[in-house]
Amino acid sequence: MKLKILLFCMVASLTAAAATYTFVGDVNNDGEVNIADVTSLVNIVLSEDASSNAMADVNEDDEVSVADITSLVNLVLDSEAPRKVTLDDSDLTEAADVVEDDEDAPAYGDYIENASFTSTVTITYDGNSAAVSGRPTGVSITTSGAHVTVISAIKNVKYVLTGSSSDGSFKIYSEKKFCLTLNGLDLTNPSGAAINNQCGKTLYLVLPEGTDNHLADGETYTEVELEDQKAAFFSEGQIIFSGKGRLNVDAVGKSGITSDDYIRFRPGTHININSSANHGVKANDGIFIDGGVLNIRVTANGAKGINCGGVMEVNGGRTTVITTGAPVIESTELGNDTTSCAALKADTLLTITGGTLCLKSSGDGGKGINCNNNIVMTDGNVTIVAQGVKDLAAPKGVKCDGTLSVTSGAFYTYSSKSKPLDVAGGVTVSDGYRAYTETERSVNIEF
Ligand SMILES: [Ca+2]
Ligand SMILES: [Ca+2]
Ligand SMILES: [Ca+2]
Repeated sequence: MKLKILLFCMVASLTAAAATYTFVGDVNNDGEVNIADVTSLVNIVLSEDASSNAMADVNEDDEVSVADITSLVNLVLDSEAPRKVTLDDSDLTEAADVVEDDEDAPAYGDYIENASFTSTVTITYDGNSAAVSGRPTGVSITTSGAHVTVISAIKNVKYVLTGSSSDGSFKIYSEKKFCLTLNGLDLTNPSGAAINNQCGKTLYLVLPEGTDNHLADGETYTEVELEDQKAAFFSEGQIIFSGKGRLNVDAVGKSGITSDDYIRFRPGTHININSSANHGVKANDGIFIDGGVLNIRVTANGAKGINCGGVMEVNGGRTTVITTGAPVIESTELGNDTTSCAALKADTLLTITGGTLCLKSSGDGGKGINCNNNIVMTDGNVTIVAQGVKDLAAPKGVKCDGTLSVTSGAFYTYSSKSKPLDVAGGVTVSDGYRAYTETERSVNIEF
């Protein structure tokens, strides 16, 4: 295969960007950001009618004011405007999920269709209490108010959680894999994780179509010695999300969703995570986004939207991540150690084979992607915006210690104050691209 090797000199070309994208500051919606937009914005601010134009909030502080005019003037004067990245809660039409039916395939066990559940335990939360129905032999269930603890030694159990409590939780110790169905659950634990799975086997988390579910933690966790409890939804074992229902997670004490194993998101799922204390989604051994809608907003300093300690794959769906935090600086004996935010942090290989991935970091030094290994993109649509200032750290679009290869799809990366692409091992783009633009601020590749 002939490869084009990108040289990191500044090569500006006049290839037009695809018209399907909107740019920050394009108030008059003509595909360009220039003085005409300033005029439009001044008129909007003067008329005090901002409701008609979603683009008027240039600085994205949720109000339209003179400050937006200042931001827009700066954008027009001193830099190229980035593409606009916003969380997108709309439904996504996607191809039906293909169930792995080869028993020898590594992912076979991730498909709930290949498992069976012969006992059902239903837990109905209601304020300060929780009612339990179905108590199979081998499963012990205790409640303290609406805090429920399950100890199970048996196979093939499905737990269905429903109802609501603002002072409740579900904690499970299980020797076997199990199914956890959230059937319209609204559960907040003010002193820890709302769901705390201490089982190292597979957790099939099912969101039935038509259900809305909400999980939240509290600012301070009551810790248990020798037990991890790292998120509003924490699991020692792998979590496999399926079902077409919705899950909203609000984390104010720790991360949103964490597994000490891996996490798989299957097509059809719809998950929104807000985290103000730590990461959005974190897994030690891998994250696989096969499909579904995933929106992550992280406001904590130094935190990551998606933080993956193992192999990271994006195979489908629509994932949008926004981080807004500043760097965290710790002084060590060797000097200051700076930890910046990143929309996506991958400790090993990052593979993108499909789907839409939109990543934005707006805080000082915030990265779009921070990858310690290689990035391999074979398809999909990637938009990366690092929009922060460069005071304490450099806000790079992509910071990659390995190589980046793009063989198909569409890839755009932007940095307002630093490098859009900082790839230590070099960038290769296959022949056959139909657009390639590189400026001081952005790199855009389209096949
Ligand atoms: Ca315009
Ligand atoms: Ca504003
Ligand atoms: Ca652990």
